[in-house]
Amino acid sequence: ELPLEALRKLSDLHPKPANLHFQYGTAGFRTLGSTMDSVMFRVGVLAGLRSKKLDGKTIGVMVTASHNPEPDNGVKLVDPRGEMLEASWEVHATTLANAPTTEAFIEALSTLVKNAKIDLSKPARVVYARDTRPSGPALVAALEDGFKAIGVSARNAEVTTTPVLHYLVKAINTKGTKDEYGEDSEEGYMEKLSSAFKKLVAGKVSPPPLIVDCANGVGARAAAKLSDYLGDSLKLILHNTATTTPGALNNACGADFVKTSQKIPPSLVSILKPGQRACSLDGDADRLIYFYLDDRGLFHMLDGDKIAALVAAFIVELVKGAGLGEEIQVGVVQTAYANGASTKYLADRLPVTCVSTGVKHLHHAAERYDIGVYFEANGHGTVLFSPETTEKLNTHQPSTPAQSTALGHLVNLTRLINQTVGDALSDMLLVEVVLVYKSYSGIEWDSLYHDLPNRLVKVVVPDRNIFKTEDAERRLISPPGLQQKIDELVRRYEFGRAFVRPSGTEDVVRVYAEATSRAQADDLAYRVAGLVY
Ligand code: 16G
Ligand code: ZN
Repeated sequence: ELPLEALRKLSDLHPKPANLHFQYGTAGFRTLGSTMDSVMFRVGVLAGLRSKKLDGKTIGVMVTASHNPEPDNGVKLVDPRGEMLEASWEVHATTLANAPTTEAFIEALSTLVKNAKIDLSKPARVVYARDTRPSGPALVAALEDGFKAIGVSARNAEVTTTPVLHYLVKAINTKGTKDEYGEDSEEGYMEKLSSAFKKLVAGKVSPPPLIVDCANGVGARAAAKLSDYLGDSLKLILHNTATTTPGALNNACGADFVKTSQKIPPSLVSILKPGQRACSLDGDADRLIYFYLDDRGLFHMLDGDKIAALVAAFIVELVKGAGLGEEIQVGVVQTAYANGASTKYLADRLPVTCVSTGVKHLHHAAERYDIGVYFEANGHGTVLFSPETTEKLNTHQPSTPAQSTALGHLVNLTRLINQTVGDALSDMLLVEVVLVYKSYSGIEWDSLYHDLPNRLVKVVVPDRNIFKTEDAERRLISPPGLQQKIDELVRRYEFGRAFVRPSGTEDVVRVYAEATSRAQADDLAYRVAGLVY
């Protein structure tokens, strides 16, 4: 039976604003923080039900709006293996969030309990955390009321990054099993990553210090802790660490700023020396973009595609080096936003698949390879080792000392990489390992391939829902006739490519175009936008 009395009493404290509609999208619920009180309460209840449904396994709840402006906030659920919430439950989340009254909410809960066959006598366990946004504490209090209403035993992981929360979920649920992921604490995470990193770079020449733009967000705290664990193995110089300065979060800094504006954060202009490498985290430290200035002071960006190229090629080499080239297939997963030059570079070396935008699509496609490397151009990504591959790496008998070394590196990579979700800090260490092994500076890494000039524009339309796509969002099937017009335009540009898709996080349509020159890419993007409008 649902605890009706507690639910009613607490739900009445968190009424749904009458005029708003909430949607659990690609990034969970995300909107203006000041409007999210009822959503948080209801997500607290839903997380409890999700845990009960999964026999009391621990569910994660992360309160963050990532790279969005500071007044925004958001919340998303993490399933027991540290992955995004199962898609069918996204619908339940939306239904519950939009019930107009307490009674309607309780009715929707009863329906869910019945339809999903949830045994309410099971225990409910949740671990939750938030980023540094000022709206966070009040929203977490609403979430906690939700836990209380349904009887969740909840663990507060306080202020930490999204990837740490995902790590915690997996660590808690694998504790005491043969698949134990690591100690279930932030320290356990730091220890796991830093010790794998130290093993990988042992005996190598330490690289020059790395400048880290922390987006004035929660990544600043995590990076500072990680830096202590790393000691002399990698020196981090942290910038944009003002987590309590109002308005500073993601403002003219961070991975999203760098990727979208294709510029160095102004705060680093006087700091970054030519040739020195730097990277930007986003507001919850699950995206990573590198960059450097060349001798002429020109800005060069190394985005998620460049990271994928660097990392995938390195892993393929190690797999071959370990004598497992025939047995372990390495593949890459990208989205339509991947630069055409990166796709070409990768496809010449290994299998590449293209999927729709959104981490869940990439993650699931990557699981189909023995080792699946997935990165979005925006810097979100990771590497997944299938359970069989991990087992093979741990038990394979190398026949030469060189094979044994390569095998050891692969095993350490399985520990260095946060396999639950894209993780800026883990990915940063991964990139640093490859740069050390290859003796690459940013310049050599950048020259693996040359990005085709590209342009991304947003178009505000009356109704973005009329835009429907196919072929991993590369083609429109609706509105009728539009795709043919885009095709005709694209044909006029050398190496031209363009696509249109509705955003999953904003009320806009996005247009992407690339071509051989900056002017051509811009021209194509604006002409396609003209067709959409
Ligand atoms: C979110 C997604 C990201 C995706 C972006 C697309 C996560 C952790 N992040 O930021 O994967 O690229 O949304 O936004 O899920 P769009 O649909 O508005 O283009
Ligand atoms: Zn993020």
